[in-house]
Amino acid sequence: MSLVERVLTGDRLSLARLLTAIESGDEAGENALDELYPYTGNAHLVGVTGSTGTGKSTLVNQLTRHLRQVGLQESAGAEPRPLKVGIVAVDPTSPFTGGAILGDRIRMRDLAGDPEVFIRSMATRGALGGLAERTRPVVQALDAAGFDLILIETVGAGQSEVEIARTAHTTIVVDAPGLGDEVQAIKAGILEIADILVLNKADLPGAERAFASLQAALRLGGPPDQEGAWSVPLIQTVATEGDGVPTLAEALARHHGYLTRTGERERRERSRVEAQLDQMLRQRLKEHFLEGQPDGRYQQVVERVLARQISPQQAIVELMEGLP
Ligand SMILES: Nc1nc2c(ncn2[C@@H]2O[C@H](COP(=O)(O)OP(=O)(O)OP(=O)(O)O)[C@@H](O)[C@H]2O)c(=O)[nH]1
Ligand SMILES: [Mg+2]
Repeated sequence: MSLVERVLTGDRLSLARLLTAIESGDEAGENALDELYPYTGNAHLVGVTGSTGTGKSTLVNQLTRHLRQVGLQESAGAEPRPLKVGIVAVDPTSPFTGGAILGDRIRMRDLAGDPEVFIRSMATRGALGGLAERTRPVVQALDAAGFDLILIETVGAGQSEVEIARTAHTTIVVDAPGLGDEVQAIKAGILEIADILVLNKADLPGAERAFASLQAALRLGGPPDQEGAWSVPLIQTVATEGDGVPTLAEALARHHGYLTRTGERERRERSRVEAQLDQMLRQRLKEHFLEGQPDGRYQQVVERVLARQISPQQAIVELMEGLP
């Protein structure tokens, strides 16, 4: 059996090997991805994002336990079904790595022993290429390997969160009291990418005030403009205790239903594929173009624009001259 075939049968060791090949960017990994691509598209991709230390990993752990033990009710009247869960932790500090406190490690251990849970940590700090470009193939491999739901945890503010939201079907934004975060979140436009908003650490002082300001901020966004449109729920959790996790799982199931019912999932998939192809095509065309140019010509043109000898428009006309 080939590596790809073994991945498709759910062999964990082969999956781990494949992910290493993919992350190192070698050709075997790329070829495997091409072969796996027809088997992707089934997983529900869920981004979990927010400022550092808000409790994302703890919440991801608890949510995963819930999805394993209770499952998700995927449509009205259906029995909840335990899901196979993949976790991709991007730039993790804890508890996916050594930084974990003891309690977190113990919690992680029972997840780690579960054959239907797969956890992959990715370091991206200092890595080349955008976050979405580097995360996407890893998520695709997990998708092809048959994980029903893939949680993608990212730290950071602004651009990387927006990128992840673009790759995910559902984006959970996690906030916590006491960071002045509710104000920051509003400023950074993070609320706009949230499909589900979580105020974690609801046990801490200041939780009520944070809840009120998040609620006010959501209301500022106004009610959904059409009937049947998604209205972002605000959920309080205490991830360390698992409080609020069933409510979060329920919101996730509802959003999944909403995406499917309204055709929004297809729309998101389509715009994602278009954006990806667009970006790859630009990159390729530019590389191809530059290969056809005499050495240093492009740089010379840049210099002349900098020296105000020609305008950017004139530069393009000049570079394009002689092309079919
Ligand atoms: N009081 C309280 N502490 C919590 C809660 N959830 C998480 N914590 C603690 O907050 C700390 C950070 O939790 P993590 O889950 O590592 O947070 P994170 O957002 O994943 O952190 P980064 O990945 O570093 O951004 C840990 O010490 C957790 O035990 C909560 O609901 N209440
Ligand atoms: Mg974390």
